[in-house]
Amino acid sequence: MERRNGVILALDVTSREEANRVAEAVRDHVDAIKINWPLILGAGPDIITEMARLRPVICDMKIADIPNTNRLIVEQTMARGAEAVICHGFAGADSVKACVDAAKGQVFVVTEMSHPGGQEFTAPVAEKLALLAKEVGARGIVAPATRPERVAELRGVIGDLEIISPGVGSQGGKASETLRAGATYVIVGRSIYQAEAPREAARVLSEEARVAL
Ligand code: BMP
Repeated sequence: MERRNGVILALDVTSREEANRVAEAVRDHVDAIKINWPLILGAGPDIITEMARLRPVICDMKIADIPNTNRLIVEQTMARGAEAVICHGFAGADSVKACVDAAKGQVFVVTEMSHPGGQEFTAPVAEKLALLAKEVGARGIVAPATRPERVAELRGVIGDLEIISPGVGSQGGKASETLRAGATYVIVGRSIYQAEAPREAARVLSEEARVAL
């Protein structure tokens, strides 16, 4: 995937029709589509293949199981056309490594989560999780746009790995600040797919992102 807009669409709608409506409308202004459980469960796993025809797909299953199960999940996901997957790091290095091997490196590891509860358990170990991502050869990490100072600190840990950053818009984060703090892409869901005019919302965000990059 090529960084032209700096924005990844979090497509958390729950039907195939709605997913196609939003994705078709905004595809020119986003670099990738992130798919999470709501859409996979609502539309079925073939939605991965369908969306991958429009933009590169990152599958956000937040995988966190034993290595063998992780491998099976990642194989099924990649076979449907995903470009990358997102896993949790707290299951340990062997579990993350299993994802990295099965996805040929195309893995983002969650570090500090963007919601208030992310400060309870994930924040204190975020640096460790980021280091783990680097050590096992992941493509990058997920870090919170709601706390750009943390994005900057985690950037210091991972060097030139990619940072994809959720929490812009509905959760209070700002795209330009997050990118200036060191994120590679911002991830945006509700502020785009719930907007009256999703295409225009995505265009404005990508404009803001491109200025900041
Ligand atoms: P929204 O822009 O509507 O808040 O969506 C954010 C997306 O990023 C959701 O798909 C959510 O699951 C995901 N996400 C997050 O918000 N915070 C994290 O720490 C990690 C995530 O994957």
